[in-house]
Amino acid sequence: MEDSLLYPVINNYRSDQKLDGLWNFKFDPTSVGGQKGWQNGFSDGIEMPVPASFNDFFTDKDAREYTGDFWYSKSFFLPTYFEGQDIQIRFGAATHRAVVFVNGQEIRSHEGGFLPFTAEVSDAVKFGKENVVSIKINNELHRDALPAGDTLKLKNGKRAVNPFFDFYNYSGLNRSVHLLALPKDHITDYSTTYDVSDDQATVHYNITANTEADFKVNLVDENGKVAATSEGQSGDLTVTNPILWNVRDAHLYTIMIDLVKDGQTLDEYSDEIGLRTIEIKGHEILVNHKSVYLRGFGRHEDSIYAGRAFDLNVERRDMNLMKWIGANSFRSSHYPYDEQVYKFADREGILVIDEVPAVGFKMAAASFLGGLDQSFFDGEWVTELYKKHIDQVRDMIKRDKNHPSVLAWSLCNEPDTSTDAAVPYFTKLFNDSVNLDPEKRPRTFTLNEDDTFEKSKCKQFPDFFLLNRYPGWYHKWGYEISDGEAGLRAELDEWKKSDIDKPVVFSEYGADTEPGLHKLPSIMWSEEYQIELLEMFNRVFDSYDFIRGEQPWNLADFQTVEGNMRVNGNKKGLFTRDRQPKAAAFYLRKRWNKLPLNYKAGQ
Ligand code: CKX
Repeated sequence: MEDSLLYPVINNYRSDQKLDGLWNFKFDPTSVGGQKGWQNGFSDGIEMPVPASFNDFFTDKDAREYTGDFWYSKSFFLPTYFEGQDIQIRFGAATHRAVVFVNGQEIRSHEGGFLPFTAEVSDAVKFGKENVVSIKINNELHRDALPAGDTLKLKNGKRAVNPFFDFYNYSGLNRSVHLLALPKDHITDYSTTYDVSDDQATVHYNITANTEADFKVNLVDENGKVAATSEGQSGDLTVTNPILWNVRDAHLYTIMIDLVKDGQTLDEYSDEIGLRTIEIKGHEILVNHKSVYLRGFGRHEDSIYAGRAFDLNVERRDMNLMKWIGANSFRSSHYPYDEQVYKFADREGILVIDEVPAVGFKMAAASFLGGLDQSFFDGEWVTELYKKHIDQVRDMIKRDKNHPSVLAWSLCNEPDTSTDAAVPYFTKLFNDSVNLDPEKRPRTFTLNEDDTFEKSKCKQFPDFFLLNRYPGWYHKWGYEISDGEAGLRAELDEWKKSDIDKPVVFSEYGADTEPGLHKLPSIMWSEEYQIELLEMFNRVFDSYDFIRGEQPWNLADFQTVEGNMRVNGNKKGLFTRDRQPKAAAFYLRKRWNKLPLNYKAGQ
């Protein structure tokens, strides 16, 4: 049966109990856990916090860098009053592939480390007794999987990953695990689309359930007043004098759905939604028919100790930093984040470009020095990779489609689009994903320096462009930055001359910066140089009408693989890894707080 990816709620019909906390944990380098019966649970492991990445808790390098199979197990008590209900265990994320067992019975497997999945365990659990859930996870990287990379065998017999991307391969149960009890007849999904004007808004809704039933739907405003009602599996909710969801001025309504059979309510699901529309018209990004200029960041889910785990404390701080600096958007680079991030963004009025973990789709990324010449999309891995890619696009859209904050879908980061082999791949990807979002939000991908206006063969696909450009850092750096600016302008002049009538957003640019390093005149890595580089980009952005957004790389410094280009991580953050501002953050704050929301509107 298809996964329901609805976020867990608690009400009279549904129960949600988190299984977070300490789990038993064991590495399984020779994949013998199954033969040894670890699917039945084990008690000789180490205690491992969930949600968390396992890596940074360890003090020895073999454990931190561990690549292969590893297991978590935990026992939980299931009260008898849940008997007769559908029991599910929902994993927020398991990096990167997993097999779930309950009381020794294999329940299901799942591929993809950044999206949730549920294990239907009603037939495997014992009510009124202790139960054991075990999960075997594997964190290897492969070319036919997302994100892309290789798994190497070292001469000492140990495995290591070679990611085709720079963020650290943090692994484990990075998000919460939920034990759910749902009514047998239940709602499995819902979706909404919108029409809005100043004095009226209509929500067109559609509900899916695991049974034929009647449905009652209420839309409740922020004061708890019913603003509209409807009946039926699909229908319209019309609100007069609505309070629209707007950028940095968010207002939410609660949609309450009742599943009814023979006049009796059997299930209820409620969620917060925002009344707003999103469109791209010519160079404009429009929210509620009004032009919006994006400013914000590429980000990572990354913090000390727990690695890539979702941490409410870090997220609260990040949201406050984004508000302080005047941001109105971010890209969930390079994978869909925990659902609570989108809930925050919904409430704060921050737009999200939601990205699938399709990163590293470029052979040049496989090896920095002496990159392989082959086109990524010529490889024999592409057929298998595509299946996983479209599956994860489908699940990302299914999971996140009801968030008002989601502005667009990014289907890939920096793929190699400069060869003919990329064209059929992206033709299929864009065709197969066209109807996945009922709202038909814009779809795009980022293009990096190898995929210039002149070189990319895939400019026909995105609804708007995301450009990652690094003059001043990866080329034409230091004193040569003026040539970097000239080169950037030369490329943008080509975009300008073309008949492409779509917005361009700069989704990455930046300079690694060591906090506290000051130098007059500037040198690379100093706080002064980071400001000079941002000033250069901003001069360029202000010269071209069709540039409709700026998202420097990155909100905060983050952990990467080791390498001769990195000193303990990627330091392009405007904030340090412990979320304190570098000097450039104050510079950017001044600029962003001056720019009107509709900067360049009508141009
Ligand atoms: N873009 C030349 C993808 C990000 C990296 C960023 C960087 C690259 C640059 C591509 O995930 O962190 O190297 O800073």
